Amino acid sequence: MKKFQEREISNRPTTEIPVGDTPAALALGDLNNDAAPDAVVVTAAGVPAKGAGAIVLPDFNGDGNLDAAVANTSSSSMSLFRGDGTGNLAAAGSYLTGRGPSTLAASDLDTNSGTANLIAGDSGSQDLTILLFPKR
Ligand SMILES: [Ca+2]
Ligand SMILES: [Ca+2]
Ligand SMILES: [Ca+2]
Repeated sequence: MKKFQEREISNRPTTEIPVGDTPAALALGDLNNDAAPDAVVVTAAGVPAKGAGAIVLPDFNGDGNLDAAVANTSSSSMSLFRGDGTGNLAAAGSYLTGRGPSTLAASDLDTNSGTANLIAGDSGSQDLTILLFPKR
């Protein structure tokens, strides 16, 4: 039974999309508000996300448009990108984290704010960095 399922999946058509050297992180979200999911890929050598280890697509400013946050493992920071609701992401600053953030999560931890908070897992310093954003 298991072999049949594996063969069935492998025979389905696939689509390959070039994304550049060394894709390091991938996230899905509806960036242009057309109700269809979009994919965002960060490459390990990309600028300004050098050494990127993770990406999440929260709405960190509460305007209803998804934004992006990237963990910059090699520079111990995370970079934020503000989404405009049409699929564009504009740089919106960087924040220091602990050493070597390699994972990211987003959730509204202070639930009365209505905006996503970011949590970075810092593999080098073995701690978490939590960013809280005021609603703008
Ligand atoms: Ca979309
Ligand atoms: Ca937003
Ligand atoms: Ca919040």
